Amino acid sequence: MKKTLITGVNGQDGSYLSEFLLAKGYEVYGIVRRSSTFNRWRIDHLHRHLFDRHKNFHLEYGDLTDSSSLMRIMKKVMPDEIYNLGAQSHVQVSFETPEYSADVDGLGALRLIEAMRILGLDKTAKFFQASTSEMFGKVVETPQNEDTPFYPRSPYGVAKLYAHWIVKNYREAYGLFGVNGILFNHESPRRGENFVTKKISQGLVRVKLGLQNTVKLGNLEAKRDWGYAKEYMEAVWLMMQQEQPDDYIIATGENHSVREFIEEVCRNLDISLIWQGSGREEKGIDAKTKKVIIELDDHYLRPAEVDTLKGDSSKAKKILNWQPKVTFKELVRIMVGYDLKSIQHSGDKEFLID
Ligand code: NAP
Ligand code: F7E
Repeated sequence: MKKTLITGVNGQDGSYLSEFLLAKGYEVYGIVRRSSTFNRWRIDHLHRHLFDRHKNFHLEYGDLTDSSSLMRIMKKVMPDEIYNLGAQSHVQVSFETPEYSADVDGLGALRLIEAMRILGLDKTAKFFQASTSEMFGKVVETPQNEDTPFYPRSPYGVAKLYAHWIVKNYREAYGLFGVNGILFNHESPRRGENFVTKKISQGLVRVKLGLQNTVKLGNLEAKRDWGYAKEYMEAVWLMMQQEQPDDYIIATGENHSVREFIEEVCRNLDISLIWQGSGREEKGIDAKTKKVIIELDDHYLRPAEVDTLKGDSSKAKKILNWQPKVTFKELVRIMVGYDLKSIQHSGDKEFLID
Protein backbone atom coordinates (compact mmCIF):
# COMPACT_ATOMS: atom_id res chain seq x y z
CA MET A 1 0.00 0.00 0.00
CA LYS A 2 1.43 3.39 -1.03
CA LYS A 3 1.69 6.05 1.66
CA THR A 4 1.04 9.69 0.92
CA LEU A 5 1.44 12.87 2.93
CA ILE A 6 -0.77 15.87 2.14
CA THR A 7 -0.34 19.40 3.49
CA GLY A 8 -3.51 21.51 3.36
CA VAL A 9 -5.55 18.31 3.73
CA ASN A 10 -8.62 20.11 5.12
CA GLY A 11 -8.65 22.69 2.30
CA GLN A 12 -10.72 22.46 -0.88
CA ASP A 13 -8.12 20.54 -2.87
CA GLY A 14 -6.80 18.47 0.03
CA SER A 15 -10.24 17.04 0.70
CA TYR A 16 -10.80 16.01 -2.94
CA LEU A 17 -7.29 14.61 -3.28
CA SER A 18 -7.71 12.57 -0.09
CA GLU A 19 -10.92 11.01 -1.39
CA PHE A 20 -9.26 10.29 -4.73
CA LEU A 21 -6.19 8.64 -3.19
CA LEU A 22 -8.18 6.62 -0.64
CA ALA A 23 -10.27 5.26 -3.52
CA LYS A 24 -7.02 4.25 -5.24
CA GLY A 25 -5.99 2.30 -2.15
CA TYR A 26 -3.43 4.72 -0.69
CA GLU A 27 -2.81 5.21 3.00
CA VAL A 28 -3.31 8.97 3.46
CA TYR A 29 -1.66 11.13 6.12
CA GLY A 30 -2.76 14.74 6.31
CA ILE A 31 -1.21 17.67 8.15
CA VAL A 32 -3.61 19.94 10.04
CA ARG A 33 -2.96 23.05 12.11
CA ARG A 34 -4.27 23.47 15.58
CA SER A 35 -7.05 26.06 15.70
CA SER A 36 -9.38 27.14 18.47
CA THR A 37 -12.42 26.10 16.44
CA PHE A 38 -12.66 22.97 14.32
CA ASN A 39 -12.37 23.62 10.58
CA ARG A 40 -12.49 20.10 9.22
CA TRP A 41 -15.94 20.07 7.65
CA ARG A 42 -14.47 19.09 4.25
CA ILE A 43 -12.86 15.96 5.66
CA ASP A 44 -15.20 15.11 8.52
CA HIS A 45 -16.76 12.37 6.41
CA LEU A 46 -13.30 10.75 6.14
CA HIS A 47 -12.11 11.33 9.67
CA ARG A 48 -15.17 11.38 11.88
CA HIS A 49 -14.09 11.15 15.48
CA LEU A 50 -11.83 9.24 17.76
CA PHE A 51 -13.87 6.03 17.66
CA ASP A 52 -14.87 5.86 14.02
CA ARG A 53 -11.80 6.52 11.92
CA HIS A 54 -11.21 5.59 8.31
CA LYS A 55 -8.55 2.92 8.65
CA ASN A 56 -6.33 4.50 5.99
CA PHE A 57 -6.84 8.19 6.78
CA HIS A 58 -4.76 9.80 9.51
CA LEU A 59 -4.23 13.37 10.68
CA GLU A 60 -1.10 14.82 12.24
CA TYR A 61 -0.65 18.24 13.79
CA GLY A 62 1.97 20.35 12.05
CA ASP A 63 2.57 23.66 10.33
CA LEU A 64 4.44 24.74 7.21
CA THR A 65 6.23 27.38 9.27
CA ASP A 66 7.52 24.74 11.72
CA SER A 67 10.35 22.61 10.30
CA SER A 68 10.54 20.36 13.33
CA SER A 69 6.90 19.30 12.98
CA LEU A 70 7.37 18.60 9.26
CA MET A 71 10.50 16.56 9.93
CA ARG A 72 8.81 14.58 12.73
CA ILE A 73 5.78 13.73 10.60
CA MET A 74 7.85 12.84 7.55
CA LYS A 75 10.10 10.59 9.62
CA LYS A 76 7.08 8.85 11.15
CA VAL A 77 5.23 8.36 7.86
CA MET A 78 8.09 7.88 5.36
CA PRO A 79 5.67 8.62 2.49
CA ASP A 80 6.02 7.58 -1.14
CA GLU A 81 4.30 10.72 -2.40
CA ILE A 82 4.09 14.17 -0.81
CA TYR A 83 1.54 16.74 -2.01
CA ASN A 84 2.14 20.31 -0.84
CA LEU A 85 -1.31 21.89 -1.02
CA GLY A 86 -1.00 23.93 2.18
CA ALA A 87 -0.90 27.70 1.74
CA GLN A 88 -2.19 31.07 2.81
CA SER A 89 -4.07 30.94 -0.49
CA HIS A 90 -6.00 34.22 -0.53
CA VAL A 91 -4.42 36.77 -2.87
CA GLN A 92 -5.96 39.88 -1.29
CA VAL A 93 -5.07 38.70 2.22
CA SER A 94 -1.46 38.28 1.09
CA PHE A 95 -1.23 42.08 0.67
CA GLU A 96 -2.14 42.39 4.34
CA THR A 97 0.08 39.54 5.57
CA PRO A 98 2.96 39.60 3.06
CA GLU A 99 5.67 38.26 5.37
CA TYR A 100 3.52 35.44 6.70
CA SER A 101 2.37 34.54 3.17
CA ALA A 102 6.02 34.37 2.04
CA ASP A 103 6.87 32.18 5.01
CA VAL A 104 4.08 29.65 4.44
CA ASP A 105 3.78 29.73 0.64
CA GLY A 106 7.44 30.20 -0.26
CA LEU A 107 9.59 28.84 2.56
CA GLY A 108 7.02 26.17 3.44
CA ALA A 109 7.86 24.31 0.22
CA LEU A 110 11.58 24.63 0.93
CA ARG A 111 11.11 23.24 4.45
CA LEU A 112 9.38 20.17 3.03
CA ILE A 113 11.92 19.34 0.34
CA GLU A 114 14.83 20.05 2.66
CA ALA A 115 13.28 17.66 5.21
CA MET A 116 13.01 15.08 2.41
CA ARG A 117 16.69 15.55 1.62
CA ILE A 118 17.82 15.27 5.25
CA LEU A 119 15.78 12.08 5.72
CA GLY A 120 16.98 10.59 2.42
CA LEU A 121 13.42 10.73 1.06
CA ASP A 122 14.63 12.68 -1.97
CA LYS A 123 15.87 9.31 -3.27
CA THR A 124 12.63 7.41 -2.74
CA ALA A 125 9.67 9.79 -2.59
CA LYS A 126 7.97 12.12 -5.07
CA PHE A 127 6.99 15.72 -4.32
CA PHE A 128 4.15 17.81 -5.74
CA GLN A 129 4.03 21.60 -5.45
CA ALA A 130 0.74 23.48 -5.97
CA SER A 131 1.99 26.25 -8.25
CA THR A 132 -0.42 28.81 -9.57
CA SER A 133 -1.50 30.88 -12.55
CA GLU A 134 -1.04 33.89 -10.24
CA MET A 135 2.67 33.63 -11.13
CA PHE A 136 1.75 34.87 -14.65
CA GLY A 137 0.06 37.92 -13.07
CA LYS A 138 0.41 40.79 -15.53
CA VAL A 139 0.42 38.37 -18.43
CA VAL A 140 2.92 38.80 -21.24
CA GLU A 141 1.08 36.46 -23.62
CA THR A 142 -2.30 34.71 -23.93
CA PRO A 143 -2.95 31.88 -23.45
CA GLN A 144 -0.26 31.07 -20.90
CA ASN A 145 1.73 27.86 -21.28
CA GLU A 146 4.69 26.25 -19.47
CA ASP A 147 7.14 28.58 -21.29
CA THR A 148 5.32 31.86 -20.66
CA PRO A 149 7.47 34.24 -18.57
CA PHE A 150 6.21 35.00 -15.06
CA TYR A 151 5.16 38.44 -13.75
CA PRO A 152 3.52 37.98 -10.33
CA ARG A 153 1.35 40.82 -9.02
CA SER A 154 0.90 40.01 -5.33
CA PRO A 155 2.91 38.82 -2.33
CA TYR A 156 1.07 35.50 -2.82
CA GLY A 157 2.22 35.24 -6.44
CA VAL A 158 5.80 36.16 -5.56
CA ALA A 159 5.93 33.64 -2.71
CA LYS A 160 4.55 30.89 -4.95
CA LEU A 161 7.15 31.75 -7.58
CA TYR A 162 9.90 31.13 -5.01
CA ALA A 163 8.39 27.74 -4.20
CA HIS A 164 8.09 26.93 -7.91
CA TRP A 165 11.75 27.72 -8.57
CA ILE A 166 13.11 26.02 -5.47
CA VAL A 167 11.39 22.79 -6.53
CA LYS A 168 12.95 23.13 -10.00
CA ASN A 169 16.30 23.85 -8.35
CA TYR A 170 16.16 20.72 -6.16
CA ARG A 171 15.19 18.73 -9.24
CA GLU A 172 18.30 19.93 -11.06
CA ALA A 173 20.66 20.01 -8.07
CA TYR A 174 19.72 16.80 -6.24
CA GLY A 175 17.63 14.83 -8.73
CA LEU A 176 14.49 15.28 -6.60
CA PHE A 177 11.30 14.00 -8.22
CA GLY A 178 9.65 17.40 -7.82
CA VAL A 179 6.63 18.35 -9.90
CA ASN A 180 5.07 21.81 -10.24
CA GLY A 181 1.41 21.77 -11.23
CA ILE A 182 0.65 25.28 -12.48
CA LEU A 183 -3.00 25.25 -11.54
CA PHE A 184 -5.40 27.87 -12.89
CA ASN A 185 -8.38 28.85 -10.71
CA HIS A 186 -10.43 25.85 -9.72
CA GLU A 187 -13.64 26.00 -7.80
CA SER A 188 -16.26 23.71 -6.27
CA PRO A 189 -18.95 23.62 -3.61
CA ARG A 190 -16.05 23.27 -1.14
CA ARG A 191 -14.40 26.56 -2.21
CA GLY A 192 -13.57 28.92 0.68
CA GLU A 193 -16.35 31.44 1.26
CA ASN A 194 -14.28 34.55 0.54
CA PHE A 195 -13.19 33.55 -2.98
CA VAL A 196 -15.25 35.32 -5.59
CA THR A 197 -17.12 32.34 -7.12
CA LYS A 198 -18.30 30.98 -3.78
CA LYS A 199 -19.10 34.47 -2.50
CA ILE A 200 -21.32 35.14 -5.53
CA SER A 201 -22.99 31.72 -5.59
CA GLN A 202 -23.65 31.60 -1.86
CA GLY A 203 -24.55 35.31 -1.67
CA LEU A 204 -27.08 35.25 -4.51
CA VAL A 205 -28.65 32.03 -3.21
CA ARG A 206 -29.15 33.80 0.11
CA VAL A 207 -30.61 36.82 -1.72
CA LYS A 208 -32.99 34.51 -3.61
CA LEU A 209 -34.10 32.90 -0.33
CA GLY A 210 -34.60 36.30 1.32
CA LEU A 211 -31.74 35.79 3.80
CA GLN A 212 -29.51 38.60 2.50
CA ASN A 213 -30.11 41.87 0.61
CA THR A 214 -27.02 42.43 -1.54
CA VAL A 215 -23.65 40.98 -2.50
CA LYS A 216 -20.79 43.50 -2.35
CA LEU A 217 -17.90 42.97 -4.74
CA GLY A 218 -14.69 44.56 -6.01
CA ASN A 219 -13.59 44.37 -9.66
CA LEU A 220 -16.22 42.86 -11.97
CA GLU A 221 -14.06 42.98 -15.10
CA ALA A 222 -11.27 40.59 -14.00
CA LYS A 223 -11.25 37.42 -16.10
CA ARG A 224 -10.34 33.99 -14.84
CA ASP A 225 -9.95 30.52 -16.32
CA TRP A 226 -12.24 28.70 -13.88
CA GLY A 227 -12.18 24.88 -13.72
CA TYR A 228 -13.63 22.24 -11.41
CA ALA A 229 -11.38 21.38 -8.45
CA LYS A 230 -12.34 17.71 -8.25
CA GLU A 231 -11.05 16.90 -11.73
CA TYR A 232 -7.91 19.01 -11.24
CA MET A 233 -6.85 16.64 -8.46
CA GLU A 234 -6.81 13.74 -10.91
CA ALA A 235 -4.40 15.75 -13.09
CA VAL A 236 -2.20 16.36 -10.05
CA TRP A 237 -2.02 12.63 -9.32
CA LEU A 238 -1.28 11.79 -12.96
CA MET A 239 1.72 14.17 -12.91
CA MET A 240 3.11 12.17 -10.00
CA GLN A 241 2.76 8.85 -11.87
CA GLN A 242 5.09 9.83 -14.74
CA GLU A 243 8.59 8.41 -15.17
CA GLN A 244 10.16 11.89 -15.14
CA PRO A 245 9.24 14.94 -13.04
CA ASP A 246 8.08 17.98 -15.00
CA ASP A 247 5.87 21.08 -14.81
CA TYR A 248 2.34 21.15 -16.23
CA ILE A 249 -0.33 23.79 -16.80
CA ILE A 250 -3.80 22.68 -15.70
CA ALA A 251 -6.55 24.88 -17.09
CA THR A 252 -9.73 24.86 -19.19
CA GLY A 253 -8.50 27.21 -21.94
CA GLU A 254 -11.61 29.41 -21.53
CA ASN A 255 -11.98 32.51 -19.44
CA HIS A 256 -14.90 34.55 -18.13
CA SER A 257 -15.25 37.79 -16.19
CA VAL A 258 -16.57 38.11 -12.65
CA ARG A 259 -19.54 39.91 -14.24
CA GLU A 260 -20.26 36.87 -16.45
CA PHE A 261 -20.04 34.61 -13.41
CA ILE A 262 -22.70 36.74 -11.66
CA GLU A 263 -24.93 36.63 -14.74
CA GLU A 264 -24.65 32.84 -15.01
CA VAL A 265 -25.49 32.40 -11.31
CA CYS A 266 -28.55 34.62 -11.80
CA ARG A 267 -29.66 32.50 -14.78
CA ASN A 268 -29.44 29.40 -12.59
CA LEU A 269 -31.53 31.08 -9.89
CA ASP A 270 -34.09 32.45 -12.34
CA ILE A 271 -33.23 36.02 -11.35
CA SER A 272 -33.45 38.51 -14.23
CA LEU A 273 -30.57 40.82 -13.57
CA ILE A 274 -30.18 44.26 -15.07
CA TRP A 275 -27.14 46.50 -14.72
CA GLN A 276 -27.71 50.19 -13.98
CA GLY A 277 -25.30 53.12 -13.64
CA SER A 278 -21.64 53.26 -14.57
CA GLY A 279 -18.16 53.08 -13.05
CA ARG A 280 -18.04 52.37 -9.33
CA GLU A 281 -21.68 53.50 -9.04
CA GLU A 282 -22.91 50.60 -11.17
CA LYS A 283 -25.43 48.27 -9.52
CA GLY A 284 -27.07 44.96 -10.33
CA ILE A 285 -30.85 45.09 -9.97
CA ASP A 286 -33.36 42.25 -9.77
CA ALA A 287 -35.81 43.24 -12.51
CA LYS A 288 -38.75 41.55 -10.75
CA THR A 289 -38.29 42.90 -7.23
CA LYS A 290 -36.50 46.13 -8.34
CA LYS A 291 -34.08 45.57 -5.45
CA VAL A 292 -30.33 46.20 -5.65
CA ILE A 293 -28.69 42.80 -5.34
CA ILE A 294 -25.11 43.58 -6.50
CA GLU A 295 -23.14 46.57 -5.21
CA LEU A 296 -19.55 47.61 -5.69
CA ASP A 297 -17.35 48.09 -2.64
CA ASP A 298 -13.78 49.39 -2.93
CA HIS A 299 -12.84 47.34 0.13
CA TYR A 300 -12.52 44.36 -2.25
CA LEU A 301 -10.19 46.08 -4.74
CA ARG A 302 -6.56 44.93 -4.64
CA PRO A 303 -3.46 47.16 -4.62
CA ALA A 304 -2.43 45.41 -7.86
CA GLU A 305 -4.81 43.30 -9.92
CA VAL A 306 -4.40 40.36 -12.27
CA ASP A 307 -6.71 41.40 -15.10
CA THR A 308 -6.91 38.25 -17.15
CA LEU A 309 -5.73 34.64 -17.10
CA LYS A 310 -6.24 31.87 -19.65
CA GLY A 311 -4.24 28.65 -19.66
CA ASP A 312 -3.08 26.33 -22.41
CA SER A 313 -3.08 22.79 -20.98
CA SER A 314 -2.16 21.00 -24.22
CA LYS A 315 0.99 19.52 -22.63
CA ALA A 316 -1.17 17.87 -19.92
CA LYS A 317 -3.49 16.56 -22.61
CA LYS A 318 -0.61 15.12 -24.64
CA ILE A 319 1.48 13.62 -21.83
CA LEU A 320 -1.02 12.93 -19.04
CA ASN A 321 -3.98 12.27 -21.34
CA TRP A 322 -5.89 14.69 -19.12
CA GLN A 323 -8.39 17.29 -20.18
CA PRO A 324 -11.17 19.04 -18.29
CA LYS A 325 -14.74 17.81 -18.73
CA VAL A 326 -16.73 20.25 -16.60
CA THR A 327 -17.57 23.45 -18.52
CA PHE A 328 -18.03 26.94 -17.07
CA LYS A 329 -21.82 26.60 -17.18
CA GLU A 330 -21.71 23.17 -15.50
CA LEU A 331 -19.39 24.48 -12.80
CA VAL A 332 -21.81 27.29 -11.96
CA ARG A 333 -24.72 24.83 -11.98
CA ILE A 334 -22.85 22.50 -9.55
CA MET A 335 -21.96 25.34 -7.17
CA VAL A 336 -25.38 27.00 -7.17
CA GLY A 337 -27.15 23.64 -6.86
CA TYR A 338 -25.09 22.77 -3.80
CA ASP A 339 -25.52 26.18 -2.17
CA LEU A 340 -29.28 26.10 -2.69
CA LYS A 341 -29.57 22.68 -1.09
CA SER A 342 -27.16 23.30 1.77
CA ILE A 343 -28.63 26.69 2.70
CA GLN A 344 -32.22 25.43 2.48
CA HIS A 345 -31.29 22.41 4.57
CA SER A 346 -28.71 24.12 6.79
CA GLY A 347 -27.94 22.02 9.79
CA ASP A 348 -28.90 18.89 7.88
CA LYS A 349 -25.66 16.87 7.75
CA GLU A 350 -26.68 15.01 4.64
CA PHE A 351 -26.24 18.12 2.51
CA LEU A 352 -23.06 19.39 4.03
CA ILE A 353 -20.76 17.45 1.74
CA ASP A 354 -21.09 17.26 -2.04
P1 NAP B 1 -7.49 26.35 0.62
O1 NAP B 1 -8.88 25.77 0.52
O2 NAP B 1 -7.33 27.75 1.06
O3 NAP B 1 -6.65 25.38 1.56
C1 NAP B 1 -5.40 25.75 2.05
C2 NAP B 1 -4.94 24.72 3.05
O4 NAP B 1 -3.64 25.10 3.54
C3 NAP B 1 -5.85 24.59 4.28
O5 NAP B 1 -5.93 23.25 4.65
C4 NAP B 1 -5.08 25.38 5.33
O6 NAP B 1 -5.34 24.98 6.65
C5 NAP B 1 -3.65 25.02 4.95
N1 NAP B 1 -2.67 25.93 5.55
C6 NAP B 1 -2.70 27.28 5.58
N2 NAP B 1 -1.64 27.76 6.25
C7 NAP B 1 -0.93 26.69 6.68
C8 NAP B 1 0.24 26.52 7.43
N3 NAP B 1 0.92 27.56 7.93
N4 NAP B 1 0.69 25.26 7.67
C9 NAP B 1 0.02 24.19 7.20
N5 NAP B 1 -1.10 24.28 6.47
C10 NAP B 1 -1.58 25.52 6.22
O7 NAP B 1 -6.75 26.22 -0.79
P2 NAP B 1 -7.09 25.30 -2.06
O8 NAP B 1 -7.99 26.05 -2.95
O9 NAP B 1 -7.44 23.94 -1.60
O10 NAP B 1 -5.67 25.27 -2.78
C11 NAP B 1 -4.72 24.24 -2.52
C12 NAP B 1 -3.34 24.71 -2.96
O11 NAP B 1 -3.35 25.01 -4.34
C13 NAP B 1 -2.85 25.97 -2.27
O12 NAP B 1 -1.46 25.85 -2.11
C14 NAP B 1 -3.17 27.07 -3.25
O13 NAP B 1 -2.29 28.17 -3.06
C15 NAP B 1 -2.92 26.35 -4.56
N6 NAP B 1 -3.70 26.83 -5.69
C16 NAP B 1 -5.04 26.91 -5.61
C17 NAP B 1 -5.76 27.31 -6.72
C18 NAP B 1 -7.27 27.40 -6.70
O14 NAP B 1 -7.83 28.00 -7.62
N7 NAP B 1 -7.93 26.79 -5.73
C19 NAP B 1 -5.09 27.60 -7.92
C20 NAP B 1 -3.71 27.48 -7.95
C21 NAP B 1 -3.01 27.07 -6.84
P3 NAP B 1 -6.36 25.83 7.61
O15 NAP B 1 -7.74 25.32 7.26
O16 NAP B 1 -5.91 25.50 8.96
O17 NAP B 1 -6.20 27.28 7.24
O1 F7E C 1 -10.54 36.46 -7.10
C1 F7E C 1 -12.07 39.57 -8.21
C2 F7E C 1 -10.63 39.62 -7.73
O2 F7E C 1 -10.11 35.72 -4.75
C3 F7E C 1 -10.81 36.31 -8.47
C4 F7E C 1 -6.77 31.52 -5.36
O3 F7E C 1 -7.25 30.20 -5.29
O4 F7E C 1 -6.86 31.54 -7.75
C5 F7E C 1 -7.33 32.19 -6.59
O5 F7E C 1 -6.93 33.56 -6.60
C6 F7E C 1 -11.04 37.68 -9.08
C7 F7E C 1 -9.96 38.71 -8.73
O6 F7E C 1 -9.27 34.33 -6.71
C8 F7E C 1 -14.19 40.17 -5.34
O7 F7E C 1 -10.15 40.96 -7.72
C9 F7E C 1 -14.04 40.89 -7.38
O8 F7E C 1 -9.63 39.44 -9.88
O9 F7E C 1 -11.66 34.35 -6.22
P1 F7E C 1 -10.45 35.19 -6.10
P2 F7E C 1 -7.80 34.71 -7.25
O10 F7E C 1 -7.33 35.99 -6.70
O11 F7E C 1 -7.84 34.56 -8.73
C10 F7E C 1 -5.44 31.52 -7.90
C11 F7E C 1 -5.11 30.76 -9.17
C12 F7E C 1 -4.74 31.03 -6.70
O12 F7E C 1 -3.68 30.43 -6.79
C13 F7E C 1 -5.24 31.51 -5.38
O13 F7E C 1 -4.81 30.64 -4.34
O14 F7E C 1 -12.26 38.21 -8.56
N1 F7E C 1 -13.06 39.95 -7.21
N2 F7E C 1 -14.73 41.03 -6.25
C14 F7E C 1 -13.14 39.48 -5.96
N3 F7E C 1 -12.42 38.53 -5.31
C15 F7E C 1 -12.77 38.24 -4.03
N4 F7E C 1 -12.09 37.27 -3.38
N5 F7E C 1 -13.77 38.89 -3.40
C16 F7E C 1 -14.53 39.88 -4.00
O15 F7E C 1 -15.43 40.45 -3.41
